[in-house]
Amino acid sequence: MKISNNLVLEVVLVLVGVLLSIIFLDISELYWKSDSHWLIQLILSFIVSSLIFGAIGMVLERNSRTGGIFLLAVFLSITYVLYERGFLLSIYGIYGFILGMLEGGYLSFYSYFNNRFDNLAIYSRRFVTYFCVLTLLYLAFINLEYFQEISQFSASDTDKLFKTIIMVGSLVAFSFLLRATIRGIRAYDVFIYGPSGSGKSLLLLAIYKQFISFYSGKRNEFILSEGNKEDLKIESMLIALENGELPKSNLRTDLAMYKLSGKNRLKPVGITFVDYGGEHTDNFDKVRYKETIEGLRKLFYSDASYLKKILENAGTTSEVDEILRQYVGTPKLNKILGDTDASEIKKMYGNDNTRRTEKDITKSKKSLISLLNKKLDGLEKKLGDLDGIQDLQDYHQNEFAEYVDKIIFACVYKRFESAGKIIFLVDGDYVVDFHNENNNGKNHLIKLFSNYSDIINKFGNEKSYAIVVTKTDKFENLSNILENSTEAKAIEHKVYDMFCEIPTFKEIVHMSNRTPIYLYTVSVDATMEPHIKDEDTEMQQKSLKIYPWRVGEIEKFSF
Ligand SMILES: Nc1nc2c(ncn2[C@@H]2O[C@H](COP(=O)(O)OP(=O)(O)O)[C@@H](O)[C@H]2O)c(=O)[nH]1
Ligand SMILES: [Mg+2]
Repeated sequence: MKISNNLVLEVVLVLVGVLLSIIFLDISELYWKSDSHWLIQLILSFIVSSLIFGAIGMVLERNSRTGGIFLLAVFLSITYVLYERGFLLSIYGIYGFILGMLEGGYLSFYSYFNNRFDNLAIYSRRFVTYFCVLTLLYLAFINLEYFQEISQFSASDTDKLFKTIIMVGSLVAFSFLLRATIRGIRAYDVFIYGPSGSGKSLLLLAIYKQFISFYSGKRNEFILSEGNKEDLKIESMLIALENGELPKSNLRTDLAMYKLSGKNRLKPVGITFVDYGGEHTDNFDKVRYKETIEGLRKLFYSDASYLKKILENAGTTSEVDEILRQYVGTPKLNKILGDTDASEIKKMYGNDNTRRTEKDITKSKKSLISLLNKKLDGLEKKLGDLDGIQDLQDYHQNEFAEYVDKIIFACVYKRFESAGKIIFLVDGDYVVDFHNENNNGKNHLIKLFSNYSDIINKFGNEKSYAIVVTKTDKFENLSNILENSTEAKAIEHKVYDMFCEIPTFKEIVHMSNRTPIYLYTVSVDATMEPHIKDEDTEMQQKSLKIYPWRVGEIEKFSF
């Protein structure tokens, strides 16, 4: 279910916006003449058609749909009036419209095939502002001309002035409403986050099966573990399950990251799980992240950090020269820079007899520092994908194991930053304990939701979020409830009402005014009785299998 109390509000906003745009059009109709300045005709028709064709793309994504419909309603009516008045039918108007069509159409196409609706939203918001500002300037220009010419206000002039004010007011107001409604998210990257024991491993297997069957999926995994390495691989977990064993829980020092990627029709989709046995870091602070990255740089690229430091601290040119002589062209520097291209400095320092001026030296210093910076900045990129992390581990085994906490923090932070959709898991066991006398479950939930609302706050509202309660079978008997039935939805509402008793959850509910947030209850219990009994019942009950229940909702949310 979508958590949000603003559906009515949204509809009202859109209706008010469309009404305002009609008022605007009604008054402004006179101004859109076919003999307006050609530049204005060209630019305005470009913007209008670009917005219309961009809006078509927005309608295709459910999180952007309201904004798309709103844009279409407003700008199709504007187009109609411009067309009626001949403004669009001039040669420049037509050129502008065709160009805008190509541009908006391309943006829609690109956003759809890359699942990047955030870009589309940013462009559309910008174009709405351009439209508003340009139209205001144009109207101001025409009106100033008019009002300058008259020496005394007659009754009809007062009326005209009044109308102009209403026209400007409604233009600004509906542009503002449009900007507030246009939303888009980067939808291709989904991140599943949940504390240890919340059901990630089994959920991973359930989603993996779907990925293989329906999304031409493939997997990519990174596993760091002393003794568990083999067991944590997806294939091993699948085999274990076939043999009637549950996936092993991660040990405190185990880290497993899984990325499933595939295609939903033509759109690329991907989902990442981070499974970690230790304590979950709960403070995703930007400052802390920067410090962590700084620390990790010193650790992984200690030579590069060192060289940068001594170069920056070298006072005189001869000192710099000395350092450069020691490094450039030596295997030492090659090792530090790796595959970065350093040919330019090598040229200068490759031959010892080359005479170098002060300028040369300063220039070489600058370019070496920028190469080092590039190398050091590369760490963040590496932490952003599994192959990069694997690389780091291969080259720096010891450091990696020692600083695994910091690395996980940085990876998870990066995931939060780059993912377009974030799924928070809530352990169904807390719901079971909710009404316990010692308030155990409730206290856990207060803390968990405080953590989650913090994350939503920090990583912004250009994403969508889902709160997924796992292990639903533990607090509801699901054996007779089909996953898409009204009873199933009723369970979700019940859990929602229960969570509303928790202040920190209420905070999340309030955020859903600006950000799409969903709540789902799922189960993948491997031992749950199958719904439909057939002759093989005995066989089925003997072997553990995954019986996903409402896991499809996670897919619908994600892809
Ligand atoms: N009853 C029930 N148990 C579950 C379900 N999902 C996970 N579990 C159990 O919860 C425990 C932790 O699950 P796991 O997937 O290892 O959690 P992780 O630590 O987040 O990877 C295991 O004992 C699972 O059998 C579920 O849907 N129903
Ligand atoms: Mg696990």
